[in-house]
Amino acid sequence: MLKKTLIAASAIPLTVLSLTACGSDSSSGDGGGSEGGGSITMGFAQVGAESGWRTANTKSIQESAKAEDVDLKFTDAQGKQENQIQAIRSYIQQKVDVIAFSPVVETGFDAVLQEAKAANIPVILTDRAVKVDDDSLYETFLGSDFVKEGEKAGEWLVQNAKDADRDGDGTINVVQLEGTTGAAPAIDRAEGFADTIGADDSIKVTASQTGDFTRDGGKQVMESFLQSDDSIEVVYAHNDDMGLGAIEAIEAAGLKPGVDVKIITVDAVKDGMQALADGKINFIVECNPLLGPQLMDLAQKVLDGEEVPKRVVTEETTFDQEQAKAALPDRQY
Ligand code: GZL
Ligand code: ZN
Repeated sequence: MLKKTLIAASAIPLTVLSLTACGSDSSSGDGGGSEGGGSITMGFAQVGAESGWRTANTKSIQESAKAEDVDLKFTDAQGKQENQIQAIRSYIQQKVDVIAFSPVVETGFDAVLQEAKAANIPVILTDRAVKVDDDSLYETFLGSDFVKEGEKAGEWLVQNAKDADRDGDGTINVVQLEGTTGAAPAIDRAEGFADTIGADDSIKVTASQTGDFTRDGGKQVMESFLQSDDSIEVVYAHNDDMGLGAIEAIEAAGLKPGVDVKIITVDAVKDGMQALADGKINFIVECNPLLGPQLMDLAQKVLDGEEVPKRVVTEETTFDQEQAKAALPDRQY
């Protein structure tokens, strides 16, 4: 159970006296903590419900809050930044103990984070990063290294370029399905991939467009790519859901996904791993959505006035088709 902490306004500005509310008999400080015992209240502003990854991420946060008896106020922004900003403002008005969110896009959150700071409410970033001038506006960022994820995808392609060159013309024709425009995972996965395939000038990204991390978006963009180019050899999709949409378009065009067109995706959610095991996807870079337990632990530490690292990178791996078959039975998401 996560407990409220009385962070007394200490006379010594450099140290913070933090007492756990449970069993403490100190008078209420006028610092950032809250009165009395009981669990903490967390306001969480989620991106939306755009993908299997997001569903698993939401489940992890809600289940962890329950397990730690955190009073969780949860909103789904349907992918709109203005909704996320509105949700954060409402948490400030409700005087929650801590705010956490996954910024739908990297920029445009400075003002609302300034308001949270002025209200003495700590903010924890999960999953996606923000670009702010003043990084004291958030306590810590818990999430994957998306550039590394893009690099892992590129490394697989460099290692398998020959096999991907279906028409044997010595050039690997790649199309890219980008995530949500402006989102950290979309920007960074593209950067990491481009940096790595740059080592092999036979690999060319001939088209790149956002499918907004959704299955339908991936399908529609892949249909348009296939209409204008019949020599596509590789699809690099920034998440499984867009890769699964691309599979539908590739099959509708009479081609075999995973064979005629190699597919590389990111996430490793169950549906993606099943397609990988079935040979319709060739390689998946894992992006771990199960951030709930670490988020609750970080929130407790922040409210206890403990030092927390500015950046907490999640552990994750990669899967080929054989590894997917072995991993599927135990997959949590
Ligand atoms: C990555 C996360 C991305 C996933 C997508 O951490 O922000 O958003 O890769 C999800 O599936 O929609
Ligand atoms: Zn070729």
